[in-house]
Amino acid sequence: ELHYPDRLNAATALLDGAIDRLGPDRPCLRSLEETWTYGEVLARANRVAHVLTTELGVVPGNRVLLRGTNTPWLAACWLGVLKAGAVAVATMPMLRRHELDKIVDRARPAVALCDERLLDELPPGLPVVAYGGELAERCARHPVTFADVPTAADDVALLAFTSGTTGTPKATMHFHRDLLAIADTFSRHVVRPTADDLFCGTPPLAFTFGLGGLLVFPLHAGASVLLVERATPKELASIVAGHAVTVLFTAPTAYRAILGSGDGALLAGVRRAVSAGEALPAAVAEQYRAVAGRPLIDGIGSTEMLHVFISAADEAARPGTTGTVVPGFRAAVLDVDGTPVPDGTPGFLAVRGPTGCRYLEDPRQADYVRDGWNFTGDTYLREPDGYFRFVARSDDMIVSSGYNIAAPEVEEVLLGHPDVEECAVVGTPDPDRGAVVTAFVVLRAGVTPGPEVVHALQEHAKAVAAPYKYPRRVRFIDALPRNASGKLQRFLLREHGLG
Ligand code: 3SK
Repeated sequence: ELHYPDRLNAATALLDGAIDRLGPDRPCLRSLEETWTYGEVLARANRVAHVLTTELGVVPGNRVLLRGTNTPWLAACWLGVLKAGAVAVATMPMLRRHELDKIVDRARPAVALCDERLLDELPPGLPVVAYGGELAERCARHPVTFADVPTAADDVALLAFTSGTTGTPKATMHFHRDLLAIADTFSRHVVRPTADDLFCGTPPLAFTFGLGGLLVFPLHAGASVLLVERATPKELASIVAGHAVTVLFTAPTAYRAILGSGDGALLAGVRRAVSAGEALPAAVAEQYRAVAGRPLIDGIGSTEMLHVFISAADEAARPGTTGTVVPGFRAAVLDVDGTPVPDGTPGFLAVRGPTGCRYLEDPRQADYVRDGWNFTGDTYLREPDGYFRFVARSDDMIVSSGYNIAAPEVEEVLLGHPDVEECAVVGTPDPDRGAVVTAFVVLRAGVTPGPEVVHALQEHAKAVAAPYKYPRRVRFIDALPRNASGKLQRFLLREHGLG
C-alpha cells in the first residue's frame, strides 16, 4: 500500500522535490523552440501562483480553468495552480464555446489562464489572463519563490472532464496524492523512467493520459519532456528521432500510421513506447516489436481512475492482451451481480486501488463505483495466468482515433441544422481509426439528399463542436428504427452502417 504524508502538495513534491534531489540546472520542459530547466520552471510556476493569489484573488479550493495546447507555459500554469492550492481544470484545446460552456457551468472556475491564441471560444464573464504575453508581464512583477499552500493529501488537485454516453460531461475529482500514486504505480513499475529520459507524445495535458505521461511521470523521475503542440504521426516519428526521445506516449492509431508509412525505424531509440486510449490491435504490437526491436507497452486507463491500471512492461508484454494488473491495483471480471466470472469468460471489468472515481455531484457515481469496485465500462476476459484481454466497450461511446465521442452529443449538434428532421449517431468499424462517427439522418421534407447536404452537415458539426467529433460518414434514411416503445434500436444502425 502507498503512504503519503497528511500534508502533501503534488506540485511541491514533483517540482521542488526533483530540484532537492538533482539540483535546478537539469532540463525539464522543452518545446521545439526552447528548453526550461527545473529552476526556470520552478520560478515560472511560483510566479504564476503569486499572480493567481495576489492579483486575481484565487484562494485555496478555487478552480482555475486552463486552455492551451501542450506547451511549457501550460505546464507551468498547471503547476502554479496546484502550488496556490487551487484546482486545475485543464480543457482540450480543440473544444469550442458549445463544450466550454458546459464545462464552465459544471466547474464554476474563478478564473481562466488561456493561451493568447485560443481566447475566442471562452465564455464571456469568465475572468481571463492570456499567457504568452499578459501573464508573463504580470509574472515579472513577482518573486521567484512562493510558499506553496500546504494542501492535504486528499484535497482535490484537479477536475478532469469525461463525456458520458449521454453527452453530458462528467467531472472527475482527483486528489494531490492521486498524482503521486499514478507515478508510484504505473510509471514506477512499467515505464520505469530515469532522470536521463526524454519524454514526448501527443495526448493533450487535459487528457489524463497526457497529464501523467507528459508531465507527472517525467517530473517524478527528474527527467525532461518535449511538449509538441500538434504533430501528425509522420511528424511525431521524425521529432522522436531528431530529438532522441526515449519515452513515447501516443495512441494505437499513431503507432499504426507510423508503422504503415514505413517510419517505424525512426522509433528505434525509444526505450519505452506506451499505447493507450483505445484497444491496441495485436498486429500493431507485433509489427512494432519486429521493427523497433522492443515490445510496445499497452495499457488501459480511464479518466475516472486517472491513469493506467492494467499493462505489462517489456518482456512481459503479450500482443493481443492489455497485460496484468499494475502493482498497487486489483482487477476482476464480474457479472452483472458483481460476482466474478470464470477465467476466459467475458464480463465487466472492475478495478480498485489507490485512485478511484469521484464524480463531482453526479448520480452516475453510483453506477461507476459499486462495493468499492470501479466499473470501467469495458468488457474484458481474464486468462488463467492473469493477463487481461479486451473484448469491447460496454457502452455507447464511440472511440475514434483515441478520442472518446459521445453519440448523443453529435446528434444534438446535427439536430441544430435546419435540414435535419431526426438523426442518430453510432460508431462503425474503420481499419485506421478503430471506429468512425456515422450519422443516420432523416432530412426535412423538401430537402434533397446528396453530397452537398453531407458537406453542409459536416461543416456545421465542425463549426459547432470540436472538429474531431464530426460525422465522417453520413447516411440518409427515411425513418429511424424504433422498437414498440419508441426506443431507438442502435444495433440495427450499426449493422446498417457496415453495409
Ligand atoms: O481514457 C483512457 O483510455 C486513458 C488511458 C490511459 C490513461 C488515462 C486515460 C484516461
